[in-house]
Amino acid sequence: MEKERTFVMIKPDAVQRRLAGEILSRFEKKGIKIIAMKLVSVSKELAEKHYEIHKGKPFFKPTVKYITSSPVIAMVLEGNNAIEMVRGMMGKTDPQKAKLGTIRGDLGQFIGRNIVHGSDSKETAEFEINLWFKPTEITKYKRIDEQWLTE
Ligand code: IDP
Ligand code: MG
Repeated sequence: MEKERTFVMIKPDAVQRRLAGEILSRFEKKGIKIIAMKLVSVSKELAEKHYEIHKGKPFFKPTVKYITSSPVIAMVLEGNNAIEMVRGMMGKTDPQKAKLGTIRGDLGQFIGRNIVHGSDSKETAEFEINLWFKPTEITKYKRIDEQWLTE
């Protein structure tokens, strides 16, 4: 099992709906380590870079508008197999299709306001972490429960 880093964003609707604590709490309870976190008013430029692989698709412009509409909480999370683990905890892109028990399935209602983002691969995680954070913003510390989260 590989220790991985992933980029996660609590989207504007979740911050506005005061769901940030609930979402963070799920990651904390799972044992995932927060190694960087900030509240960001996202510029159009940053949003367009973040979603550049979707450029040209019908939902590209509305998604950029959504992400820049109000602050987001950006973070880097670390854990065993963190990329896939976080994607599983988030559920499918469309909250209507996401299973109950997942963040999107429990807290969201439709695809245009789907609460949360998580990197989908190692390459994407590296790109997104570098896009959102300077190396000096990523902390290095030992958490007291780490010995219980590996064999
Ligand atoms: P993901 O966030 O689960 O990785 P992607 O397909 O990469 O899903 O899409 C990126 C984001 O674009 C979604 O999280 C959502 O905010 C938005 N989006 C994707 N498809 C649609 C759509 O059909 N309608 C509206 N927004 C969409
Ligand atoms: Mg994606």
